[in-house]
Amino acid sequence: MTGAGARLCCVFTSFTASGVRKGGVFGRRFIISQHRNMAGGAPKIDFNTKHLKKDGRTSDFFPSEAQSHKIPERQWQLSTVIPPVPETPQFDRAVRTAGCVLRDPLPPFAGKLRVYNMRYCPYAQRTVLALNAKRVDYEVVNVNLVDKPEWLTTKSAFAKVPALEIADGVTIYESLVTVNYIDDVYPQRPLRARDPLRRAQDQILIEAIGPLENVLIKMVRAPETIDEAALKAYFKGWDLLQEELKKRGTSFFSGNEPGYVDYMIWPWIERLLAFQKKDERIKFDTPKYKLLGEYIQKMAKDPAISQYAVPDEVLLKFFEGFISGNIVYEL
Ligand SMILES: N[C@@H](CCC(=O)N[C@@H](CS)C(=O)NCC(=O)O)C(=O)O
Repeated sequence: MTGAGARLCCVFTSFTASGVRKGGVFGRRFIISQHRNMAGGAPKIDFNTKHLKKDGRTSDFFPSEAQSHKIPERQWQLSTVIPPVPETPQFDRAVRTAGCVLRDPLPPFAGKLRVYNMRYCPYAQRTVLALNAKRVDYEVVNVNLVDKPEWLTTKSAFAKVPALEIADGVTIYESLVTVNYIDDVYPQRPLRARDPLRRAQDQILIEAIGPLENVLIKMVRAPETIDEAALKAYFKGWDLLQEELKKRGTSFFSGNEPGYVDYMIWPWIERLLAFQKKDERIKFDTPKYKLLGEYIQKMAKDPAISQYAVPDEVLLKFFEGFISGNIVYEL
């Protein structure tokens, strides 16, 4: 559906074990994707919010209705059922990525954990990957960040994505904050290391992608500003990652399966891989980075990642919009 038709209806998109499915029509152009990381069965409300009011207070950042929000006892239960990993599809053009705009109403909260997202946002991808890795049931509301919906500031005081709505009107934001929360609340497949030293080292590795991120930003804003210093820092960042991977001697930074560092840095790796096709200067696909190359191949096959992957050409097309000043969300 395109044009006027698209503005008048809402497409629910479900991810199921068998593939992406388009669902019902729902008033205006809400874009909700229901990510059902469970194969079959009724969706479970399995988020634990009891700690929010541990000492009778909630953060001032929370909208006022959240202060009086009553969380039913049953919602406090943690899901101990870990559903099988769905063989979900890759990026599918049927998934609506346009997102809510200025006057679009807020889709009513239906009791399911919700991610306010932008389909090509690397930060929001962190939240999605953590949820996918833990196979938590959630839905996505895509947002147009050029023409932001009026209600966005009630979900994130910074008016950014990701924001994670854990109960009606109770929202947290900042990608790492959301992932830490998810990791604390859903005990299955812990993402962060338990050892404080390893945890600290992991945080340093996440910081190490700063120069990579810097080059990516320049790439989408003004590639001509990528100078020698930026490239030097960029390759130093890759060196650091590879050296650490070698030192750890494991398939992934977190061990035998991807964990916190892996998922938190992946969104930038994914984008830089796409940009390497356009710009020779940032290529790290050389014998020197053999270990990293193998790591990247293994990461791309991880179900949490592959079910949310965007093809390189779509990513590049989206970022072209930054350079031309005409950002298009629905590609
Ligand atoms: N530090 C934030 C950064 C989030 C962020 O910058 N998100 C971008 C989209 S990729 C955004 O919402 N931009 C809207 C704006 O800056 O107005 C995080 O880690 O979540």
